[in-house]
Amino acid sequence: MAVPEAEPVPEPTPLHVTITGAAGQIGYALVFRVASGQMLGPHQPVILRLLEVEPAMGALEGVAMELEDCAFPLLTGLVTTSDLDRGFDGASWALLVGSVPRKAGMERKDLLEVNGGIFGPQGRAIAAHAGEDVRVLVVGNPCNTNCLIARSNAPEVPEERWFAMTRLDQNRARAQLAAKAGVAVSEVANVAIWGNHSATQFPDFANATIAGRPAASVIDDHEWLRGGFVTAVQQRGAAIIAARGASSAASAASAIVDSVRSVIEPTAEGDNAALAVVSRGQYDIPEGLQFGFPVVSDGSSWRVPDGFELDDYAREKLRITTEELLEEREAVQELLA
Ligand code: NAX
Repeated sequence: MAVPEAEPVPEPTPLHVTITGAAGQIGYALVFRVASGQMLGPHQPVILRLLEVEPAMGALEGVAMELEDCAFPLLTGLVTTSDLDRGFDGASWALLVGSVPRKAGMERKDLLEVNGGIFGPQGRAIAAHAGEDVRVLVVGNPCNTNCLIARSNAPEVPEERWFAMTRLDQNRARAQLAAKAGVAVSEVANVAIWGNHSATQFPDFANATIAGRPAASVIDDHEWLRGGFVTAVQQRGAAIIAARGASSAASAASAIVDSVRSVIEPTAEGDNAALAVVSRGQYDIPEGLQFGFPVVSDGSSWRVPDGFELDDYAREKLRITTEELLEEREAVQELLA
């Protein structure tokens, strides 16, 4: 009997991924992971579009040469450019990493304004040139407000497609809880990161679980939970700078990969993905802020779940971080379209 011929499996169409600031330290830890398939999966070809400012184009060429030398089978195209329109052309994911770091003597307001000059034009270029399916993850700090600026300059792109990164904070919080409880990090779930990716963020242990039980019933040192734990997560970035002499890069790149996967893959039962998304007024957060929430994805759309319990202590923490984000929004008012 003749064996029926197998249907040919269609090759997936390559997806364009734009990475800004690709010659920077996070970029250097990120591009290889995306090109190897760790972000969009082992069967998804990618075309990388690496966007940098003109003075960094030499260094970016070096990164591009190394990417070529890896001979990644999934990397089917590579574009290096300092031109926004070309950089975002056809992008399904735009990872906005490049930004101007805070320099000595710079007020937060100055920082917001400098970055507004970057993220407004990038938002407009995304709206004009990116793919129909584009989703954007803003990493460059201050990431919540940079995301708000870009989003408001791209009203054609639905608000649900914009994310700012709080995943590194969630990963840090999980690691801290696991170490304190003496369990594997995989046992820790449902830690929420509320608010701004800054020292006012609130890493929420009260709704977290360890091996399926409330974290606060496994860790009986409640003074640490409310004190040392929260500060350790809030100050972890500064601790890494003090130890390494440079800010976190590989862990940030890893959190970018996790963030994207947490949007395109279903969230595990009993867990949440930390992402700063547009507020629709959930948990009394003012509408329109780009706010760190617990998010649950079904792989194609996401929502902020109900049912997170917030006691007076947590409410106060949320009030502080909300206030900071409102102040940031006020400071960049003229940059919002
Ligand atoms: P680097 O200074 O090493 O790299 C930044 C790169 O961005 C540079 O190569 C620079 O030329 C480029 N750049 C600047 N303006 C640009 C523009 N308009 N278009 C394209 N590229 C541009 O910084 P790195 O350590 O890589 O950090 C990048 C950003 O991530 C910083 O803003 C940093 O504060 C932020 N972070 C955010 C985190 C988060 O969790 N949301 C954690 C890690 C990190 O601190």
